[in-house]
Amino acid sequence: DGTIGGDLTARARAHSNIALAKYWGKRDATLNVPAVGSISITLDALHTDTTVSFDTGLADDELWLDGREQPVGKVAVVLDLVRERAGLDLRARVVSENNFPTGAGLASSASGFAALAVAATAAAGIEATPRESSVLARRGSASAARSIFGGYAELHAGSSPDGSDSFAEPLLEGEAWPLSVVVAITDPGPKTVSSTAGMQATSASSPFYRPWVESAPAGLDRMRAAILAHDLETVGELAEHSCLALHSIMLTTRPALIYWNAATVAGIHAVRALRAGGLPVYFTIDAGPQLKALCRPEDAAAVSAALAAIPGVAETRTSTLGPAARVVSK
Ligand code: 2P0
Repeated sequence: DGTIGGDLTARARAHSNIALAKYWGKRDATLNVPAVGSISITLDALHTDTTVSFDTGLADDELWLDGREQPVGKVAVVLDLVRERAGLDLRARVVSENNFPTGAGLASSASGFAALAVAATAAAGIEATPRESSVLARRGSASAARSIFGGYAELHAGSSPDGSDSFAEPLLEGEAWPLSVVVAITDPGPKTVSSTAGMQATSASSPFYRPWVESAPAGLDRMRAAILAHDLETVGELAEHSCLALHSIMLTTRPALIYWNAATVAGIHAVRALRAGGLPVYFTIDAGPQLKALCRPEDAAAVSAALAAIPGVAETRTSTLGPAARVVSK
């Protein structure tokens, strides 16, 4: 197929993740270093499959997402870093498929850039530790640094000027404490304001952005401890608070970032009603209108039924915790 030096193609799969302690805002926009750390769970049911082929026949990098050609954007940043490390001067074709709606607050950039980092590294024939892959994925999208790992993962904000200490690492294996997430899809369309643009606006204009950054380390300490203690009530309470603090700085951005719709708000109340009835379930919401409910696997069917009954909820998807990003063929 026109490649030299062997077959420079590899395919990788990475799963989406949902932050329980949220990230929003950057310490360094160029290196894409987050201003705060974050803690997430990787989701088995939502994944991206990405094939990278470095090819002598290409004049430019190409990105194909769910069958359609797209602007290469930050994909080129990741490819350039891989080319630099591998001493490679070939353009690449990137073919990526999501098994869920893209760009709708379901963290397609997390699974997408994690799959890209792993596939591009393998295609170029170089070795990378999971930590190096996490730093590489972060250059595409900060949340992608977390999708390099399965189960529970923490992304460090770090403090070094070059961003080398801003990587994710595993906190706990998913098998050690299985949880489920029920995603209520209230609008499968793409969001109108990207996360990158949204957080730039928030850091520039929300009066609560500084307090958000300053309170993050204490929240991370508490979340980490609660996860290691397998304490769902505390994890859930902290996750809801982190979500609502995130949306507080979004709502007080100028112009305001209002990602919720009526069904999102109905979902919040439904989760609280289930909890008042004795079911341990907790909500979280990202930069989009979908609601994610965290619960024990044995309660997922009841949570899914309650959320699916809300007018405006188009579909629910239930997921257990997923594995790390990996090469699936080379
Ligand atoms: C998170 N989100 O921690 C937060 C909560 C959405 C809300 O990380 O600019 O796609 O590419 O680094 O990682 C979404 O932001 O943004 C995100 P960039 P990213 O999951």
